[in-house]
Amino acid sequence: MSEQTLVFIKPDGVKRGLVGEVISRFERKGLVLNECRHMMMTSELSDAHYAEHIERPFYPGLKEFILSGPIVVMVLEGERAISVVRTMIGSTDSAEAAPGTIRGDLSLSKGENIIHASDSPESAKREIANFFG
Ligand code: D4T
Repeated sequence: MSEQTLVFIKPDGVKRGLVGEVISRFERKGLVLNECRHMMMTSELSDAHYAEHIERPFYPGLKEFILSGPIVVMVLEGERAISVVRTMIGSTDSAEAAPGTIRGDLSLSKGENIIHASDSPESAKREIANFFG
């Protein structure tokens, strides 16, 4: 079943020049880039996107980081795209992410972990609406 998922490359990935590397992995896998935008996250978008984390102790640092530079946000489409992309990005803590995954190959950090991807059909729908209306 074809699905759409929301992905963004976080400020660390953009600053490190990893946009092409990340998008290329998704294209080689066979996913289609439906939307793609280079933009600054806003305070309101960050609070909406991370609504489930707003009360967590790490959220102020996460918000400062996510607002620290441009992100590249995209919609990817393909067969079982939501779970396929989650598998390709690897565990949240990059130090523990498996080799071969984006975080496992390109980062050592839990906070600055290069990429976000929707984790369920409900989040994908909500997140695509947040960023692309
Ligand atoms: P995102 O949402 O960025 O794709 O990451 P995950 O889905 O893999 O992980 P998450 O929602 O649990 O965390 C969101 C975001 O917060 C940062 N974070 C998380 C952090 O800095 N410290 C922490 O202890 C946790 C749990 C990393 C990703």
